[in-house]
Amino acid sequence: MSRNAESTAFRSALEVIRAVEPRVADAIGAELVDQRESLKLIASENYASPATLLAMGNWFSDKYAEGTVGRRFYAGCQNVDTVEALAAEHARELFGAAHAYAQPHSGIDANLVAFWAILADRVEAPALRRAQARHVNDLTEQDWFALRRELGDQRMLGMSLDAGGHLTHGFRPNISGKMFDQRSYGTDPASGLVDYDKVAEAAREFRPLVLVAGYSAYPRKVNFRIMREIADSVGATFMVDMAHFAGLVAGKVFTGDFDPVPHAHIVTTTTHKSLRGPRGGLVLCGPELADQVDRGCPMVLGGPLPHVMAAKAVALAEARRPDFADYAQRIVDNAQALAEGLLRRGATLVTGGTDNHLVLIDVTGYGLTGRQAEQALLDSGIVTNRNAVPQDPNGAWYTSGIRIGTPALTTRGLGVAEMDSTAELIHTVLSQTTAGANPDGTASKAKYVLDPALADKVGHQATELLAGFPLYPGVDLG
Ligand code: DSN
Repeated sequence: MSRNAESTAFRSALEVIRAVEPRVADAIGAELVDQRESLKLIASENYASPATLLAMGNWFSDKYAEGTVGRRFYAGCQNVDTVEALAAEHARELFGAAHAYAQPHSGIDANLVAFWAILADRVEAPALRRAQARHVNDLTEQDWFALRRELGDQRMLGMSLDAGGHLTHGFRPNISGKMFDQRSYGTDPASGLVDYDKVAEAAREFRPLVLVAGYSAYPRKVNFRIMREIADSVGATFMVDMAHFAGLVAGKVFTGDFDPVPHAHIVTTTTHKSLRGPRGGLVLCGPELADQVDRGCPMVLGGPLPHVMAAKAVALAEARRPDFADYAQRIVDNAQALAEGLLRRGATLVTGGTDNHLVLIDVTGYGLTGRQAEQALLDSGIVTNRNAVPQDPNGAWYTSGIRIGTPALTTRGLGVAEMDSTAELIHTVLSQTTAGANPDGTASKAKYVLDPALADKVGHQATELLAGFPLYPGVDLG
């Protein structure tokens, strides 16, 4: 692809937008500058290709297409059928799945599709059948009560939030916590690792309908063969949410027992994290759940986003190329180099390291909360997010951890040498930041003290580090 073509495409798009609302064009341009200049270590973010981005900016956005390929509630969906079928075909081929559903708008939506499919498959309940005929947003409190009564408090066992699990795996602030009676499995307090014997024990006691594996802040691999055996031993449906590590599965870094697709009854993912596609979701399953999964829209999803499905098809085609496997391996190499660099400088890491794309620093060793550390790093041009650590004493808001991930910097081309420099920058900021005090002299969990000159210096070093790895090198906005 010629660099000229990419520059021309984005420049022309901005010119067209600028003619209507120049502030939007300016914000889009400013976002590119910000992303180019900051050291992006948010484990769930990446940089999609120009082809993926451009596939989203067009008239597919204008089309309603409720239903599925070849069975729509609207006329004129032949081109939407083409891109949805392509996205599903690429997903099936890439992951070796029997069935793929490309419509979910996000990871939460993908999980909701999976939960309803499992309930519909496993539970006989008239209120559920009635609810399936309507959109979830239209259900009243009474509908929910009837459903809860009929479903008989169906149970879900998932990883606890502070061990790295996800909100959508049955926790209260998410609808999954209302649909299911939830119990969590944590990690071993000494090693920080999943203790499969404990998971099996919890499953035997709790007898869940659904056993969920998957995480957003656990820096290790999960053995899905063992988890499936646990699910089978109690008759549970085994679901894996691979949103964070889908790129590592696609790139065949996670294979055998660590590839969820051959082991789980149903797998969900987002498409924009390590998979490097557009923002969106995907569900994979075997033939037995396919029909229920395909009812995702209008059962729980609003109208599909054909422009995003077009972009999913492009990104999934990219992930099927041989160079994606190399990218996936470099994500893990970089995360391990970052972990080693931090450990060598004295940082404490949850589980002592990583074997995936993310590292979780316990910043209490620096005398900071996650919130203080996150802000101090941001002042220094390093973008991360605070995250709870197991048994976090500072709760989910302030937290005691900083989660960092390598998918984005790896896309930019940074390698293990640059990860060591990155570890040095992070350690410099965290070791030079001190906790601040409230006006009454008590310790603050949010305030911090960091010499602005140091933050500035680190910011410049970060920019210098990035200078050799231009982001979207083919895009010159002039
Ligand atoms: N919000 C995503 C993350 O940052 O991990 C997960 O949904």
